[in-house]
Amino acid sequence: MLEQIKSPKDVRALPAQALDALAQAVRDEIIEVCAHNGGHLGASLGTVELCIALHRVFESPNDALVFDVGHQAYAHKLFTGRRDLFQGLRQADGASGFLNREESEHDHFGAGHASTSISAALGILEGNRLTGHDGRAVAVIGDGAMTGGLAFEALFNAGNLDSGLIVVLNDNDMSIAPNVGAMSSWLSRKLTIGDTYLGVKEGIKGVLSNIPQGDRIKSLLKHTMESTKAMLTPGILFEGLGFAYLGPVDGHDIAAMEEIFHRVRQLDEPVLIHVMTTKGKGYAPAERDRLCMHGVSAFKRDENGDPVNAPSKTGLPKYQDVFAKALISEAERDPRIVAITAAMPDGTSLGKFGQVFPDRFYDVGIAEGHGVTFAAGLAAAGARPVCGIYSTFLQRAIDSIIHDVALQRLPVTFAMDRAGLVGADGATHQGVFDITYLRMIPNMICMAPSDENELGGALATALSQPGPTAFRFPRGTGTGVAIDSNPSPWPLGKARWLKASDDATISILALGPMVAQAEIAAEQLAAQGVAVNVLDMRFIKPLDEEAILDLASVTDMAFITLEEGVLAGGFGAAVLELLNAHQMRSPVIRLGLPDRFIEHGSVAEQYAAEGLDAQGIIKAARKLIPADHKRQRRNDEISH
Ligand SMILES: Cc1ncc(C[n+]2csc(CCOP(=O)(O)OP(=O)(O)O)c2C)c(N)n1
Repeated sequence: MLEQIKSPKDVRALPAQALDALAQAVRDEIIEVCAHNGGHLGASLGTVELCIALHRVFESPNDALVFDVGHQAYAHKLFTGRRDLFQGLRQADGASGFLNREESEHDHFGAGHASTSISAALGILEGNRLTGHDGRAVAVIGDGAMTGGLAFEALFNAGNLDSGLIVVLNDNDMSIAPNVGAMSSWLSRKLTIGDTYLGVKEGIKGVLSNIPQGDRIKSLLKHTMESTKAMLTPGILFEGLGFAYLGPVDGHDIAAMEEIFHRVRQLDEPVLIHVMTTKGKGYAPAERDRLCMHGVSAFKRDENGDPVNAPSKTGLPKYQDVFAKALISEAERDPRIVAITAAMPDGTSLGKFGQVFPDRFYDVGIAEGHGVTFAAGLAAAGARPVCGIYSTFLQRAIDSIIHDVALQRLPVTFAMDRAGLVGADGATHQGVFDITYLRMIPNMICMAPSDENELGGALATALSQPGPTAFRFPRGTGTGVAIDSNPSPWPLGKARWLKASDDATISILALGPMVAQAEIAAEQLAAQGVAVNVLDMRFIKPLDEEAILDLASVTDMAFITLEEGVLAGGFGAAVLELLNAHQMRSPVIRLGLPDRFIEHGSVAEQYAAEGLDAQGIIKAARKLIPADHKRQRRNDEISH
């Protein structure tokens, strides 16, 4: 059936009785592709009927459908001419796991980070008004993404502009993990209070029908009951912000949604439609385990849906688990330590900390900026907060880090998970900017542990400092080294020498997991008769200036800097700045990421493409070998 669907027009042309079969075909395709490639299974299974109804009423691309995060929009991809691309979902040259303006004219707005859809849709609507374009704009936002403050800033603005913005609140009672916060409790009132309301109404009707003048009192009460209802449903919140509220509507009932969408399409005021969906709908393992099946790696398509390559089978620990365990040990020794996550208790493993220390654990929702300023407040009151936030999502909180933490020298620690290249999630999720955005901030100490044992050392160092600290660690598993259960703080701003040779004319200054690549390269270079020094720098800031300047004073010494982050303003740039400040002219080759976004693919492919693997390092080293240089020059002269 999907073969007939080349564009949203084809979805609109289908008779109503064909829509269940379409929904089934879409689900089959999503499950099949996710079982093979991994992906955001649960969220996208939950929105199949919603996407059908939206595309049947709104005319994309004239009307803009803006999906928040974009991880729930696989059906939208299938309806917009991307079925072939979808087979390679999240793989190099396949479809992005999120929406992407470069992928389709139907993706009016790209995303990956949460809570942007209402702002973007409002902007598109206003832009349309200014340019005389008649397209409508619909923001589709989950109850999790609605916990982000940005969503509320946009609601305030939309209500104020009195625009015809349409917001569809896709409420599946889940974020990645169970949703948290007052907003979530507020939305869940609809069922319990709706039931109470109906019960009270029926009871009063029964009593009044037995008394004289009951009808008159009944009509008076009707009015009162309607206002009471408004106060008791979630609608009052949105109505207070200037939105007409419709719902809750069954998000798997295409006809009901189509009817409402047709009605609101005619309106000229802000409307919020509250749609109820089931995350993972239609695949039993995904409905059963909404948490694990939110985002999956390749799995077996059977009644259990077990992963094909479970990390537990490799025996190597995940970095996130090592971090949570180390933090629990530190917290057992220091009662001031508290942990903060922004809606990622499982992704960061900090939920485990919460099980041991429920009173010292905070899940603030998708609210990184708030989480950081909240941590600053905790620190101002004497606590030692540790914010476990993915590198990419901490971007949301830069001003909070500068203004609320660093400027006030507060001892908040940022444990940045998923730092470096993340692979299949692609450009929106690469953790490649944190070195640059933290290195520029005064008072900040910034570290990069090179393996899972070093991670404990970085945490101990961070917690021993009187001011702000940060350390970055990658996605995935460690190397299997023994882990010290009681690590000591590192000497501040000192690198760790891993290979030193009197004959070396090249020093590799490596950071984080790049250290392992440097060691492999150093061994291969040694086999080719080229001696190099290898330093695990540990600190981006303060830099081990003494070690670098000493090396730079050795005749003919050249450097290779290695970082899994953007070169612009990065660690290598810090080395160049240091050498420049001391008028040292050592040759430096900086290996890191170029000035462009890195799209989805496997991490190994991304490493190789950017020259960040051992082969890339060897190639760089060869350029720095004086003998090779001379030979190259001679060859050039002969060929001239
Ligand atoms: C700024 C930011 N923080 C964290 C995340 C990680 N994240 C991705 S989806 C998600 C939950 C979204 O929940 P909801 O909006 O309810 O959508 P659902 O998956 O339930 O459909 C989170 C926390 C993110 N994408 N962006």
